[in-house]
Amino acid sequence: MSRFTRALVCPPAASFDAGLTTAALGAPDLARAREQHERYCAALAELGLALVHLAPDERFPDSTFVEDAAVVTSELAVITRPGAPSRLGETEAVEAALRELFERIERIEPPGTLDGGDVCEAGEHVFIGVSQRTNEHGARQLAALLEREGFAATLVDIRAVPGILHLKSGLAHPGERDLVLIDALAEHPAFRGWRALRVPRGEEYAANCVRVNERVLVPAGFPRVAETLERAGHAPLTLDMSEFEKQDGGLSCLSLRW
Ligand code: CIR
Repeated sequence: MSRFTRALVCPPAASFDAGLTTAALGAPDLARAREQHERYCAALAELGLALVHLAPDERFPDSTFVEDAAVVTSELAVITRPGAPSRLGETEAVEAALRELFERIERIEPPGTLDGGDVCEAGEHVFIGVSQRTNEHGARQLAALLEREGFAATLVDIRAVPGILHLKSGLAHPGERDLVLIDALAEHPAFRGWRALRVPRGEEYAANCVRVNERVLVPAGFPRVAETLERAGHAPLTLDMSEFEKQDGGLSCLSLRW
């Protein structure tokens, strides 16, 4: 599997608690969120990634979830058009930073919308969710761009799947032919031919885990997911994500990695 050498991150802004959420877990604690973010960044750095930090921007409470504003491969950055109107402006700072780091930049154009949280790269394959945030136009535009890069793209409609905001709220690629899948996605024909590591009921939040070089980062507090990964031959590294979970944020969405 390819190794990541870089990541883009953005610490939570002072307005973090004003972000979008459907979770009924209470208000996030900003100081704790910042500590958790620092620990997350330290884990990426320990795994060999050089980090680029964006400055927190109070105008955009959800801007710490940088993964939604772009999709990156080793060669290309695609600037998205986030599906939530309050998040559209987040792409400006992400694009400015990525322009310094990528020679090739593309973008999702109207009427397309796309959140990076709907895009799951699995080796040469990429799964693109059509969701409440990503529409078919956006998904098809991204599929065409990535197909030109040599990826095979499959669209997965998750609009009727309850309880997940993005495709990657219920799907992850920890490596090889393995996919971490919540029950509601496990039988989907798009995932035939892959080894499904099923997420035990009650631990769905941890379906959003992310492989970074030799480890798989997993939210703390979901021991059966960590155990499942370990048994399948992966090396989980747990990170406290409680304050981001309160804002519907998964672990993967705190960084863009390439
Ligand atoms: C939102 O609703 O857009 C943010 N509060 C959370 C976005 C999380 N993004 C992700 O998991 N990719």
